[in-house]
Amino acid sequence: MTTWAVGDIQGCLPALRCVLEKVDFQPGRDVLWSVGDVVNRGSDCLGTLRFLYAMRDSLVMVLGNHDLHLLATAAGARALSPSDTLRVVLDAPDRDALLSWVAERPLLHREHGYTLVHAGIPPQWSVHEAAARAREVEEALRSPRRDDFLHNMYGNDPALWRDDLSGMARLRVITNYFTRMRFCTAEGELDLTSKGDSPDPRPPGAPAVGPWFSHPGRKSAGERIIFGHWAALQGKTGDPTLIGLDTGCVWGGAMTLYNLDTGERVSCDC
Ligand SMILES: [Mn+2]
Repeated sequence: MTTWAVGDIQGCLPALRCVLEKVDFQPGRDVLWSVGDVVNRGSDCLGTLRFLYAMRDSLVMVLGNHDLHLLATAAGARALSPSDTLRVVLDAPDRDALLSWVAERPLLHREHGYTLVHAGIPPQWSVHEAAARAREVEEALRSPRRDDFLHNMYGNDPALWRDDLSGMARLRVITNYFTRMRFCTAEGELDLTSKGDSPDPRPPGAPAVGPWFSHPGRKSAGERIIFGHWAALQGKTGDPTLIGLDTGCVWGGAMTLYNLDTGERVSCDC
């Protein structure tokens, strides 16, 4: 039995099949962890969802921003954008089974000495604190409040966590940390506009931003964290405990698998 983690799939089913065949992945014997963003932008989102759903007993998947976007469009909370490739999922006869399953996926999973998240863990949270915050959003997604959450999920405010936040402001900033974060300040204030490998210029006097994992004093330091979301990193963090797996498959890069036991990486070109 081997546990493998895979980077952002984004509807690229042939590349997913390629890496799983390379390692002779067998559902029932092996387990696959997904960093989320399993759909959108790529060409076979419905096929990918059906493939993952069929092997769901051998799959651990956390939610990414594109997975939440799929749920939001299905709930009528958001319109499809021209670059979305989700229409085929919304029109599928089995959409309700697939979407209900997606909505019950976690935002954070801890097992085997690893923590799995889509984007990252902000510097001011320990892994233990992050797990508790993730549970709050998961409860909203699994409750009758789901549509209300999806209708109010979008937005960049608040940019900084405070313990006394409540309601949607609290759930929104938690969601943004786990599913959209790349750059933030040492205190954890989000910069959600920078998307490359270095941050956009900051206003004079504003605190400096850096990759979420780069700040000295990060409370999750030393924990092994598996994440995706950030194709510009090409899987390179400079720290063996920070395992970045988004190698930009949907942008013509590669699909990457990571062996949790040995640290081996296996990839297929996309
Ligand atoms: Mn993402």
